[in-house]
Amino acid sequence: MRYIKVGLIGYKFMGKAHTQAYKNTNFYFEPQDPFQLKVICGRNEKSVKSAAHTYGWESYETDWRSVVERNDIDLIDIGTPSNTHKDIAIAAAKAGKHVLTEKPMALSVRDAKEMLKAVTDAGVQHMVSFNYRRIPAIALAKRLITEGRLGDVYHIRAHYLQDWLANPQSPFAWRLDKTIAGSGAHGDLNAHIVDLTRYLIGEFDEVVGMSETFVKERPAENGEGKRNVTVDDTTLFLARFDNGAVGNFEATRYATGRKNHEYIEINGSMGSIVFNFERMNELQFFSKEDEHYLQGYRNILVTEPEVHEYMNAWWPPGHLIGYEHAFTHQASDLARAITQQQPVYPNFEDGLRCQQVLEAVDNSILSRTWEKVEKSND
Ligand code: SOE
Repeated sequence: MRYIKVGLIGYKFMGKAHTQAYKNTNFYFEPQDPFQLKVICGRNEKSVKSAAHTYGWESYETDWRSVVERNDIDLIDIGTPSNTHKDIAIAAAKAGKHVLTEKPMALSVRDAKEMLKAVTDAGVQHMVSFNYRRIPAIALAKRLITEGRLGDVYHIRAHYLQDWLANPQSPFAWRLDKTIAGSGAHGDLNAHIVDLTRYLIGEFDEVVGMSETFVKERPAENGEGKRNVTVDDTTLFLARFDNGAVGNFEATRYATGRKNHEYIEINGSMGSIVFNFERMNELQFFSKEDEHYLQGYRNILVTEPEVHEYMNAWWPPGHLIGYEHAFTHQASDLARAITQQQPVYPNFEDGLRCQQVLEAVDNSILSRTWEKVEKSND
């Protein structure tokens, strides 16, 4: 397998998460690691130089344009805030590079459409980092649904709860600035459960939502004065799906005591499943096909290679994995797609569909009524 030479834009949390993924794919691709960590990019030279050294990147740049222009790069990985995704992705595609971007894909549906057009026109690989799709328990959920074990789906109940803003004195951060982040809990957290729901049961038809910003100003990062919070602290919405199911969704950063509580429950005519990220190696499954007197939720420890082939690398089955593995699996799937010239999902079309759901919710908050979810690519 030939090396895929990576240029990573961004070196903070997602930069680190993606770096460790590229460094660990050799676990699944013995004897040759598919990735070469060529260049990492950030605006602060001192910090990005130190990140390059600490994480093992060959070189660093301080302007993403220089990375995109380099002819020794195959893949541009965008791990920066949402307001930068569009320009970097389009320039990367035009330069013939494959593109992986963090979520949410864009600030708007219009931007997401431009990005999809650019990668499609260029014929490069494109992927959005909805990393939770790569968890084995989610693979099992998908398989049970595809096999018809849930029957007709009636309900989706999903929430993504964190509490890192519950203290009103926590300082301002870029995630609270709409011009940079696009939105708050909605784009950051609802984006994940919208993607998982689309993956598991299909397309959204219409939505109605509400949002709140509980703390409207916070101490500035530099300790001088206050800064206005311009994003939602929480966004909740109801949804109808093309297949007739109904759902409720909630994202918040104020659920005191909930750290990274990403939860999805699906109820069908034949059975139900429950996934809770805080127990990410497990899937709960209830089946009406069990003997009546034995019926009850069973807790499945999902570590079998039969469900997720990368679990083959951990022997014997039963070794548990963590948050970081979702990124390693994602990078491994991307490497396969690039080297075997096969499509990879979730791609920019999935990113656009997610954006269309998020934007329909935003529209419904403004109109205070149900809004249809648009599904066109142009
Ligand atoms: C912060 O809310 C964050 O890092 C998100 O941006 C990630 O997408 C999520 O997986 C964990 O929390």
